[in-house]
Amino acid sequence: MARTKTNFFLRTVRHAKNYGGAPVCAAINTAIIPFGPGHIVYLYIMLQQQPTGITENEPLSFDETVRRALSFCDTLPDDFAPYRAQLAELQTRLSGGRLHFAVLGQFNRGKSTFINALLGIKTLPASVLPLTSVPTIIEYGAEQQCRIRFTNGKDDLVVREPAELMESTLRQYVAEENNPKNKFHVRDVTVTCASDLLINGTVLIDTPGFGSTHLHNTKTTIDLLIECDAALFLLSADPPMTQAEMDFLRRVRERVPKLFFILNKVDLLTTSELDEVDRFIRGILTKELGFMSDTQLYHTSAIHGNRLGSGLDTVKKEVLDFMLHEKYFTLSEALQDKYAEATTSIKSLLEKRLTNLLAPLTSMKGEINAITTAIQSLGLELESQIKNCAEEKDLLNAKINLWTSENLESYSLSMKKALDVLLTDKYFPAEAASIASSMLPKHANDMGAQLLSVMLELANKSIRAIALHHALAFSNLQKRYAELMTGSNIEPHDPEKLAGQLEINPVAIRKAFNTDVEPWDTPQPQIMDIFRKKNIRFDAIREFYDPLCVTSVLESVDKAGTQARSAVDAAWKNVRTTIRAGYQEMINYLKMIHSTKQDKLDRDHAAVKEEIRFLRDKLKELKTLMY
Ligand SMILES: Nc1nc2c(ncn2[C@@H]2O[C@H](COP(=O)(O)OP(=O)(O)OP(=O)(O)O)[C@@H](O)[C@H]2O)c(=O)[nH]1
Ligand SMILES: [Mg+2]
Repeated sequence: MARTKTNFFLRTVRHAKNYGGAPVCAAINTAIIPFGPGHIVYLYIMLQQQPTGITENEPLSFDETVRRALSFCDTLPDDFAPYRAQLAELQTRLSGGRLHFAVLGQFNRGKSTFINALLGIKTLPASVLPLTSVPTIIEYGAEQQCRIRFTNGKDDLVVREPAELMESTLRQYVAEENNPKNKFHVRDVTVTCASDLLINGTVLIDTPGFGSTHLHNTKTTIDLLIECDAALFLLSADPPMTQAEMDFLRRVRERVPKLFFILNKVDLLTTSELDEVDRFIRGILTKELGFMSDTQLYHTSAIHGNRLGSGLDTVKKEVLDFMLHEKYFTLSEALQDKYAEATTSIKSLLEKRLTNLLAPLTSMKGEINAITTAIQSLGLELESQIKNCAEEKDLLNAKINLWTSENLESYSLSMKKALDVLLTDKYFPAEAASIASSMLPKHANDMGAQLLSVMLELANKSIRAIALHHALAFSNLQKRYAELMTGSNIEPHDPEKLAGQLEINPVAIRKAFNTDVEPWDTPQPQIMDIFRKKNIRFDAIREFYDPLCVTSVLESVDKAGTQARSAVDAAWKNVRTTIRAGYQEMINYLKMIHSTKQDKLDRDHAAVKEEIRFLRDKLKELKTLMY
């Protein structure tokens, strides 16, 4: 527990003030010893200045804090009731000075015999076999009696006298041999007696011994440690210290603020053996377990009752001394630890409830944020895809321009060649002119068609590759956002199929160059006359047809270029439209989901808003009550 020693000291002193009288002065005296003279002066001033209580600016006293914590618990729901009960028990113990003084030890060390001897009673059963299996509480009562309470609804069993009957009744219910694994459903056993050790609320607890073959007894005692404020730890010489005892002591040290060590059954040892055992045990306590070097180890022989020489008198004196000087200090420290545990548990439960309420909202918020981000990145991705398309289109058009200009010259040559061949073959100009008029335009047309066909193939290949790339990117996006689009009926795209839909349709476009080409007009009669003059006719004919050839090739190539570009344009438009439509479909769907989820989040948040505020307020309030 992270508390400053000074705060703790002050709280304890204040708490002690509530009890008044000699024990308080003794408690104060004992408490100030570790703090030196400066603290004595401070304490004196403090007590002088505030004889009746604490001002608002002072830190709260422990009992006031517990009282406030109880009122705080009253404002909490029913499932906090167990913690309220813990705090109420704490308050009862605090106001009644009910110190839980346990007698701990390995089985058969003589715990029950020791308590009998310490209190001068014969009530608690003892045996050479592992015996006590149910913790027995011994508290102050003018008359001796024992009360057994059950968990199965059975009436309490109360025995008042004689002592033998009490012992045999207890033996029946708290002894492992008669009540194995608590088959009689004993809740607890309380014994009362009028010992001065028990005045002022102190209770002794006879605990089941640990380390026997009855493992459940060990567990019972470990569970009980949380309830213990101080303890008498019994050891004996047979053997002097076991591994189980060392392990158990480590736990005890963590939980129990005040410990007395008793070496019992010293009657079984010679003086020199006792010295040896004493040294051995002290060595382990200090060197192995880290207890202070001045730790007392009292020697007792409980079997001899409280007769002179049994050592019980010294222990009793020490215990009484402790009650007088340190009890409230120890009780306060122990209860503050328990208070801290209870309030920490309340805090955890409040936090858990808050987390349970917030978790679905947080996760829904996360989903909504993811959708917002997805919508934004889809928009950006779409823009970049479209930009990419435009660049790809420009690139392809540039290629078409290149292809057309590259072919222009060879096509012109091809036309010239065709004309040459024609003129070589034909003798009659009229025939040559007629054939040239019909054949040359067809030749130009064929070449244009051929060029277009080649260009479309190349463009198509390129578009298809790029369309496939886009379609793949798109289908990956769909996969990435599939989780966000749960329940959507958007079909996941097959990239191959999509790319197939986006290609140019060459067959349709190729029809632009039809096979029935209009022939050129045959030359005018005057021109035909020129042709007829044999010596000049070839030159004349060539001169006449050359420009037509050039124009027709230009036209044809131009037409092929135009057709190819418009086919590319159409294809890109298709690609763009398809991409945009796909993205838009996803974006729209995500927007719809976004608004549905946002509505739900708003509704859900409104439904738990009050509870969240309540829990947050309670956590804040609790913070002021925590040590
Ligand atoms: N010689 C000797 N025997 C003792 C002494 N104290 C107790 N015994 C005996 O040791 C045995 C065990 O005593 P218990 O009082 O039952 O021991 P316990 O620690 O309560 O045992 P569990 O309840 O089983 O854990 C009994 O036979 C006692 O008579 C002692 O001082 N000297
Ligand atoms: Mg016992």
